[in-house]
Amino acid sequence: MAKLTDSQVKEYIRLVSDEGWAVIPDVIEDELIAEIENSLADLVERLNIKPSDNLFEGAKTTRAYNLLAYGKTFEKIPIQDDILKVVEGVLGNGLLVSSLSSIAIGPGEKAQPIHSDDQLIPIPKPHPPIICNTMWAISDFTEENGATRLIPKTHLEDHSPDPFKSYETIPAVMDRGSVLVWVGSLWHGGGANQTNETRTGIAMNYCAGYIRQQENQQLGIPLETIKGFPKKLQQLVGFSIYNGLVGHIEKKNPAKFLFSEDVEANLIWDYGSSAN
Ligand SMILES: O=C(O)CCC(=O)C(=O)O
Repeated sequence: MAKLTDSQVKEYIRLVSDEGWAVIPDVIEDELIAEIENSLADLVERLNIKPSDNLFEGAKTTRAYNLLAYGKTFEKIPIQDDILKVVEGVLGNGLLVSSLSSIAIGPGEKAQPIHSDDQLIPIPKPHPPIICNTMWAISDFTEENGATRLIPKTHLEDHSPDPFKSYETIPAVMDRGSVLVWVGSLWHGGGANQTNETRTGIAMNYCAGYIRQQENQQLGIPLETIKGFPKKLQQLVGFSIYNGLVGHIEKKNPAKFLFSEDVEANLIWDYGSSAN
């Protein structure tokens, strides 16, 4: 159920454009947060997921990837109405799910290097938003337990941060059920966890419809699972066409291959034919 008014949605889009980020407080229902928390705990146990040990993911942080392959609860996340409206306002129509994962920062974890999420994409900066990422607070995010750290307005810089340097940052403090939204060029990183509790977030990441998704959604999620998704989610994982052209298969919408039936496509080849 949508909680934000149209003018609130507009204001969050403006904040993300101008400041690079915004926290939307208390936007996800308690029931859904509890459901995600339980599903995640089951998954981490079932797959026996342990922390990695590297500079970017840390040594005490547990991450579960490709969540859309792992059950109905996670399917609710990419299509949450309020968040999707804000992200669509930033990225435009035809956006895609780039990745869906969990990030649980355990006690004693060090701060993650400051980076921007489009740092590896070699186009000059600043540029229009091509990535818009969100962090759902499944636990409270505090300065002490590792709330995401960020540097406002850095999405307007003409370069990316140096991951080996330290920077003055602010913590995106938020309560469980809130969502942090930021544009892919914003300089940020997970915080250090100096408490005895785990800071748990869901990293729900989106990209513009014309760039490559970070996690390969069409191969990573079984087709049978995708067939059971709501239509909007099928489009968001890539069974759709951007601007009538990008993503086609032999001039057909990929959704046609999923359902072997006609789907509305509005492909560029449909325009200007003398038969019309
Ligand atoms: O966990 C966080 O707060 C941020 C993580 C992050 O920025 C990343 O892994 O790219």
